[in-house]
Amino acid sequence: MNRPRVPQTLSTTPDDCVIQTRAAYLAALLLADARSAQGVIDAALAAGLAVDAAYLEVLAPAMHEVGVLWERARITVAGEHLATAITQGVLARLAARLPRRSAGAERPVAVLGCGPEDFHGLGTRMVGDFLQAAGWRVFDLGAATPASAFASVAAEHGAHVVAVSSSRAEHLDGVREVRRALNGLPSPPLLAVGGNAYDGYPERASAVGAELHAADPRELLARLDAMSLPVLS
Ligand code: B12
Repeated sequence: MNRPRVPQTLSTTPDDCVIQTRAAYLAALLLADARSAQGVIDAALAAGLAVDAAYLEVLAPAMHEVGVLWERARITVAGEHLATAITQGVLARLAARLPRRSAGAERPVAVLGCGPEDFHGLGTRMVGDFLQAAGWRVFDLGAATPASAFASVAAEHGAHVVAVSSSRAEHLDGVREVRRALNGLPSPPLLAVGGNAYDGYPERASAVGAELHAADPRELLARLDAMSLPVLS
């Protein structure tokens, strides 16, 4: 089987670099070749690809493409699981390379997770990596988190924001449960939401009672910055 072609230098435009890198990364995922996948990302970073672009313009869209291929029965469930595991490994190394912002005296606190019954954990992990690099203290509860767990961890650590990821519309009732659980706290944190379930339906965010919706972690950080929370100023 052919090994995926890895870009050796930044091609004529940054867009070309992203497109080539995404194609090579997807090819490595489909071959279940973890070493090549890591090699594609390392080569692209060495050629000048920004780390946040590696997250949002290479890894996330490549995983979305994996979903399309699975939906069309072009790859098996096993292929999808392998692609997820490889991407988790790549993320573990990439997180430390995200540009760091210096934290203030009091670091803002975020509690993250997928809503109840939602098993898709990569999105929240990306959100957590970006927030952590921006100086936040992050408590990532991961996949399928019960509403009561969001509330208890938020109370324990004095969370400023609770961020809930939903990949499917079927999981939005679970986010309403999270909202209700947070409303029961003496100082309810902001509820931020995102994930596939809101793509093309941003109004779903206010319908579940969220104060904030963002398409990706970069946009979430920009929105949080714009809100000038007391702890961030
Ligand atoms: C891998 C995968 C799985 C794995 C997840 C393993 C894991 N450990 O995460 C497993 C095998 C468990 C799985 C199961 C299922 N899956 Co699935 N899965 C995927 C796949 C291929 C990739 C998910 C992923 O990692 N994406 C990469 C991340 C980075 O992208 P993301 O989640 O969109 O996150 C980005 C943004 O949305 C945003 N974001 C995400 N969360 C948040 C939160 C906040 C606060 C903010 C601001 C932003 C934000 O930032 C991220 C970076 O840009 C997707 C395809 C897709 N389109 O994503 C399907 C997909 C989500 N799955 C799908 C389906 C149907 C299922 C199942 C129902 C299949 C089945 N019949 O069993 C089950 C449901 C299980 C459950 N109860 O949740 C469908 C959903 C379709 C729909 N609209 O309903 C998809 C879209 C595949 C498809 N094209 O059909 N899946």
